[in-house]
Amino acid sequence: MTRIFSGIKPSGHLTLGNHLGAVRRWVEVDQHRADALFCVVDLHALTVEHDPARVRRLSRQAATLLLAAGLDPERCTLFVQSHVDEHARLSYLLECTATDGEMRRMIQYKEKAARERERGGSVRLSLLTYPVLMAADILAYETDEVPVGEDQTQHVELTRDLAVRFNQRYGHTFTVPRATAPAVAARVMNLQDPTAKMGKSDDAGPGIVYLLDEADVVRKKVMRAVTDSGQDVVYDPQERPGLANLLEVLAACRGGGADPQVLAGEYSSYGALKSDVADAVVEALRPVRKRHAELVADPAYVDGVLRDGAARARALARPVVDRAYGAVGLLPAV
Ligand code: AQP
Repeated sequence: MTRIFSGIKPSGHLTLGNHLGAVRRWVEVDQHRADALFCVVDLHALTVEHDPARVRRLSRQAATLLLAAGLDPERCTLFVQSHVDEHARLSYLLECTATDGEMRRMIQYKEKAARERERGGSVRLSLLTYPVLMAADILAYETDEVPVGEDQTQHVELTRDLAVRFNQRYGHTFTVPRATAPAVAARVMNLQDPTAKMGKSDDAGPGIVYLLDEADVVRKKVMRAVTDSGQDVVYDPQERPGLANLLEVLAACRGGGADPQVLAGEYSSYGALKSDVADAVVEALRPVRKRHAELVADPAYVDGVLRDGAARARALARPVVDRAYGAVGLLPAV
């Protein structure tokens, strides 16, 4: 059976972008068609300035929201990265496989390091080595497929390179994974700046819809979304990115292959479109918010899911990582 690994970083509250771009597919497709592992990658949240209590809270919230969105522990494995030591163990071996040049070429590193420096902060070494830890996340589970957004494809390419290099040098150890992109990739843009991704680690603001936003907050954010000065509703991502984003969100919320181009033809004013987008988003998030509230009231259930998930993940990863330790020449513990 195909093995899938996907992660979500507790660097902020989950957004509509996470939901439409990733989580919904995990729930509706991936957990049914494959042996899927979903991981709250908390170690990755430490690569930039962070508040320990907030990371802890967000990790719990992310796991709870993934369950609320419909991940079913009977069908998939949900766990927290730091609960499984094999990620960090394997990461070191892969640091011994990668080169510093490879790391410095990563586009995301360049962008994030520049951002940290602009803020007057220093750049943590872990920001540079982040893609190696991500490679360890993936390779520890003999993963076949990694569903990712386009911003992560370079990191999956690096993972493949490291797996191939390791296998050539030390004998076959790792499955070489491939990145997969959803057929209709929903890339949700910031409602106030439609040229930027709606990212959860961005400063909170009216351009980001969070999964736990109240209905009236969602409505306000959507109604205030930046569009442009045109009058007609057309789908043109290049010239009218704000409008295109709203049409894409509407299509993604409606599901069933709804086409933003066709939807554009149904509207003659921005106001009517925004109102329908707001309703569609509120409806899409309603069941998630409701289930989240139920799960928060049942912390023992969430604990149990994470405990069982980590136990299964450990059982899968340990033999792979032990094999890698042996392959590079480390003396087995007695
Ligand atoms: N706006 C988005 N539209 C579509 N998909 C998105 N994803 C994130 N934002 C959007 C997808 O959600 C999955 C988990 O994302 P992540 O935790 O790796 O990254 P993030 O939510 O993008 O977090 P940050 O901290 O805001 O991002 P960076 O690290 O870029 O600063 C992924 O499958 C992602 O594609």
